[in-house]
Amino acid sequence: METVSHTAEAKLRAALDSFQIEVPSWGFSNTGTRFGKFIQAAAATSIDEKFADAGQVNKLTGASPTVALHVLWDVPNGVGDVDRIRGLEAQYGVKSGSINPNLFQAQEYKFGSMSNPNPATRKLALDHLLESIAIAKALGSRDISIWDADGSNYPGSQSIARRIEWLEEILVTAHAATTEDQRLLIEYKPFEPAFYHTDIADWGMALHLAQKAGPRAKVLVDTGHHALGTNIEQIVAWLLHLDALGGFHFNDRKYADDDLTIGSIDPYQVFRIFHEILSAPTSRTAGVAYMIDQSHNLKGKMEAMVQSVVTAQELFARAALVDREKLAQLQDECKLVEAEECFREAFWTDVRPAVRAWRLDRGLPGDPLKELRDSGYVAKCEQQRGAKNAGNVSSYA
Ligand code: PSV
Ligand code: MN
Repeated sequence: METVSHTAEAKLRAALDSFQIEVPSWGFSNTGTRFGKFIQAAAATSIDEKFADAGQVNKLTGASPTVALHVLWDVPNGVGDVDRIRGLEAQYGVKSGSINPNLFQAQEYKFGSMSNPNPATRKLALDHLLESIAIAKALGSRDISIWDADGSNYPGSQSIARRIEWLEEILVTAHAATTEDQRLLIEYKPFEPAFYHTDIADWGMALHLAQKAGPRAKVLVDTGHHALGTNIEQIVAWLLHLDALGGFHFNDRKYADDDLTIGSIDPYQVFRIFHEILSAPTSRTAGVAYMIDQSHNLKGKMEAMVQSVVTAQELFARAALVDREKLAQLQDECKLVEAEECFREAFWTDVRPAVRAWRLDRGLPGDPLKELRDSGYVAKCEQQRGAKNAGNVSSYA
C-alpha cells in the first residue's frame, strides 16, 4: 500500500480539519432486531448516559461534537427537556445535533402518520413535527431529520396517490414553521416497515417533497436505504447538482438496512461518495451534514462508534487525496485505465500513519480505539449500568 507524500499530507490534514460526523443517541443504547435484543451491560440507559458516551467518543476522536436526538426516546417532555439537555451539553462537551421526530412508534400510526387516511392522525403527526421544530429551535439545532415510515403492505389497500397529497400538505406546513437558519431533511427508504409501498421510497420522491415544502428542505441519504446494487454516489452527484443534498445517515449493509458499521462491508462505496462531495462546488457541500445512523446489536456500542468515526475520517482523508485535476483530464481524454488507476491510487493509500500524526498534533490519542480500551471507560459503564440494563429488553430509549 502507498503511504502519503508531503504534499498529499497537507491536503489530508486540511480535509481532516474540516471533517465532523454526528453520532446518534440511539447508537449507545440497547437496541436490537425485530426478533429481540441482546443486552449489553455497558449500554446507555438514559439521555445523561448517551451524552456521556457521545462526549467520550468526541474526546477520543475530536471529530464528533454533536449528538443526534430522537424526540420520543430522548426529549419525551418536548421543550420542557431543553434546559436539562443544555446542562448535559455543558457537562459532556457535545452539543445536540439533528432532531429526529418519531412518526413510527405510536399506536395511532399503525396505518401511517403524515399520510394516514384519518385526518386526526395526520394532525397528530403534524403536531409532533411542529414540536420537533420548536425543540430544535430551543436547542439551537439546525436540522430536523424526518423519516417517514409510512406505506402499505398489500396492493390496493391504500391510495398511493392521495397519500402523496397528504404528505405534501403536512411538509409545506412544517416548512413554514422553520426559521431561516433551520432545515428539514427528508429521508427516503424503499421498504421496511412497509413491504408493498413506502410513501417516500426513493430520492426522487424525497426531492419532490423537499422542493414542494420549500427552500429550507433538502434530501437526507441514508446509505442503507437503497435497493441492492444502487449507485449511491450517482444519486449524491445528482442531488449536489440540484443543490438539494442535505446530509447523510452513514452505515453499511450487506443485504438491506442492516445498520452495520460504516465501511465494514464496502469501504470503496464510502470513498466514492466522498469523492463526489469533494468534487462539487463548496457552495453546495458546505451545509451537508454527516451523521452516523447505526445500531449495534452485537458489537460493543462505544467501540463500534469510535470505529465508525475513525473509519469515516480515514475514508474522507483518502478521498481528499484524489488528484482531481489530473483525473478530469484523463476522463476528458477517455483514458479509462489511467483514470481508474488515478482514482484507485488514492483509495489504496494507507492514510493511517498520517491520520495518527494529525491526531497527536491536536493532543488527541493516536489510536482512539486502543485509548478507549486502556481507559477502562466501558468496564466502568458495565459496573454502573449493568443492573439498570438487566431486563431492559423492550424499548429503544
Ligand atoms: C429508519 O430506518 C432510520 O434510518 C431513520 O433515520 C430513523 O430515524 C433511524 O433509522 C432510527 O430508527
Ligand atoms: Mn436513517
